[in-house]
Amino acid sequence: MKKINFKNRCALFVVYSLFGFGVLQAQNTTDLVRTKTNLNADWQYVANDTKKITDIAQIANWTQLNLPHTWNSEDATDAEPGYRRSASWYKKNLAIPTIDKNKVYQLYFEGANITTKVYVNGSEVGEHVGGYIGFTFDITKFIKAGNNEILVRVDNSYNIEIIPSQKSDFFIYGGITRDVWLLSMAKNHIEKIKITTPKVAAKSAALVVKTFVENPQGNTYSAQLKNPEGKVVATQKGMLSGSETAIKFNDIKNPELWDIESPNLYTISVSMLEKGKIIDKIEDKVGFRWFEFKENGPFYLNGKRVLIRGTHRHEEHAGVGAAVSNEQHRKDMESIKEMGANFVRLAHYPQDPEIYKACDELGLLVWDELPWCRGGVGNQVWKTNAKNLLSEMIKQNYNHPSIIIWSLGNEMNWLPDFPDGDNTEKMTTFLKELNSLSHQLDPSRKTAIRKYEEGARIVDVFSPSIWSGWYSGSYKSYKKAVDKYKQDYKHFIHAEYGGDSQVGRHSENPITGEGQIKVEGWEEAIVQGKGANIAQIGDWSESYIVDLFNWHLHISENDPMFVGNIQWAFKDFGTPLRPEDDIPYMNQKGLVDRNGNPKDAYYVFKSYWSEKPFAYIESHTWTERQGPKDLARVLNVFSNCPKVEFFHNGVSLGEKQRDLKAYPACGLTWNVNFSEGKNTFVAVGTTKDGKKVTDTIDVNYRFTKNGPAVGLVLSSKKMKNGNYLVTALAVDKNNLRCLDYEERVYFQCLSGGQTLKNQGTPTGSESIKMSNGKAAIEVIPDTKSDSIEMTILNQNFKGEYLKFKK
Ligand code: GCB
Repeated sequence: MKKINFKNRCALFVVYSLFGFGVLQAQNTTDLVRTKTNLNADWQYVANDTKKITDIAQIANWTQLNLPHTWNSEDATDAEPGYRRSASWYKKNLAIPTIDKNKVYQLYFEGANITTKVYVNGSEVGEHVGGYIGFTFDITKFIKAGNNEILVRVDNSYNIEIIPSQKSDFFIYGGITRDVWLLSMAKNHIEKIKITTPKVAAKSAALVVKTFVENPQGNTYSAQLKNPEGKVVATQKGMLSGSETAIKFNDIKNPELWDIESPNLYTISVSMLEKGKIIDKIEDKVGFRWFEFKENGPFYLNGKRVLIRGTHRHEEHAGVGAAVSNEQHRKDMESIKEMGANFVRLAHYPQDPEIYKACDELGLLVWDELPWCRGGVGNQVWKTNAKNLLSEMIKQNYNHPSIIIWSLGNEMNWLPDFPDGDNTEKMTTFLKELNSLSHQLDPSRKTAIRKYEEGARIVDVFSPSIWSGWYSGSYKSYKKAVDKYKQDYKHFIHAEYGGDSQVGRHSENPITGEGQIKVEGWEEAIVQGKGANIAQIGDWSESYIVDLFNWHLHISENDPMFVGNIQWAFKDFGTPLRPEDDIPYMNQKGLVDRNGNPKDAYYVFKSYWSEKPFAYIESHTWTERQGPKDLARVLNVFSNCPKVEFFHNGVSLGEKQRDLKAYPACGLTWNVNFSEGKNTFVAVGTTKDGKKVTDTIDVNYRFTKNGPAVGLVLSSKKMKNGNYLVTALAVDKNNLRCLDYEERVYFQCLSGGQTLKNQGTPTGSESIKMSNGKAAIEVIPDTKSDSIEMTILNQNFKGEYLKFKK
């Protein structure tokens, strides 16, 4: 094994030293031979870009905080253009009561964006270039018993030599955005274990555990494999040879396979012994599974056809940016699984270790992605950085059975950062290098890219760009696109489809699958598009997005030869490229808002994909509607029950059988003649075994169309969390809510509290476009005053004020 010079950049060291920690969780662990101590608590922070550690010694104005942390958690999404792209320093006192001379001590960062330099007791111990991936520094020779000062300089300055490109549609949050750990282990220890399953079949599987020890000195090993129930099913003992020992289990009988329904995980542990005494031990999980992308489709997992039902995940959440807690990481993945997805593309970069662990445990197949997102090919330094990141990603995440694809990039040639960076020859040459590197590091998985057509035949699996009904055409052209690409590409998968939607915005007549707006007579046509680019001309209603997704699923779920598709994106996320969106700086293509609350579209997916019985009437956020008297409206129920009965004001409108082949809502649609005033709807689903699930909504309906908006009206309501929800309605001269009013409004809290702003959520932004004449914001009361004063205005309305008692 290569000797590491820790003074130098640590990319190489990182990948070797991180293996084998996959099984350790975000909590302190200790056994006789290794310890892993979480260092997230009690850091000091200062936003100062000096490079000199001597300057830092003079600084007095440190702020106390815990990790994970980003300095862009709010400034990315605030009203001011831009976000802080600079360096900051973090400081921590690391108390080590006694130092064991027979041990090594390492600092393990799960990830920091985007260049990180670490100092211990005034000496530089290493630098890591690139975000989104872990790195480790050996600090043994820098520490002493007692207090040790750790200083970390993290820098997310604009730097075109490090992927991803600035032109990517997401923020590059600066900071130590993931957990930090102190590791200690014997001087002579196992560097990593690398798990491969060269043969897996229903009757028997083989497992090879490559064990890397720098200096085996005649040590022996003892390896133990436990089945998912914790029973030891195989053991191996032997001599550790050279730096790499292949520990083989050749015939594991009737392996309990890892798959999307039963993600069975075995546990492998490898102990290293000196004269019969254990001096080191590593544990990790093993999943036995095999997969295949058949030529021109479909996809097989463990010999069975599986339709890939995927979504995308960005590492992001309201209020915290990329500094997401482990609980939240886990919640995201659970929510994706609950929707019924079986696949997740980690867009557009490797993610927190908690994510891979969750995918292994929940049974979600993973497309892991190198952050080569947009920006073309760069100079030599850029190339070295990109290659380092690819090998770090593969080496660190290698043991996770959920991963099946290493993606080398996304729309990489677009918007080059370097002159001639999109040159096809340069692009394909570099892509080929990455592709071989990936295969060399891991021959067992597939490589992939999205959109860069010229590279389609270089990688194993390719996704072209198809945005039917959003960036082009109408959603009903989706099948044509799928059928064409199934022929064009040997291994075709479709990543990214969808569109933006603003929570609570609904349309009686959304643009149709043919790209047209239906004209009923008296309603205003919001847009008269020909369906060329709905992203620009559309109304961003939930109604349209429900139809669009419904159609996509109608196609994919009924195509036995299709590999499958991956919806864009699971959660709304922040981006510097969209300052003028309905919620500023938000890409609103999420199935859930930036807080994780489902939009209507979430239930469309759930109705096709999930097993757990439910019924959802479209829509719980569409409770005010209008239309001409006696004009029937179609109401959809999204449900996975084989039968659903629908009631209007206590009267049954009939029971319907769910039919996968029918569109929309698998035939669970009813024509309804609304009554004026309150209408109560109940959907009762009957499950396969006769159980009932129900859903209820109340809708206020009127036969009078609102006139033009003449003002805004504010009201307030106390929330369960103690905050107040201040709601604004646009009204006409008869005080009717203007359901067609979608202008931007601006909230402000004048006294008595603070608005919950910069969250990128429907109730957490001071600037927001109205949904059917409504917008709201949460207000956090202060403790001093007994009332709160709010205002709202926009260019049409010069200010509405509300003062209310707490
Ligand atoms: C894409 C990109 C993704 C964007 C998305 C969008 O094609 O790959 O990064 O965020 O479209 O929302 O436009």
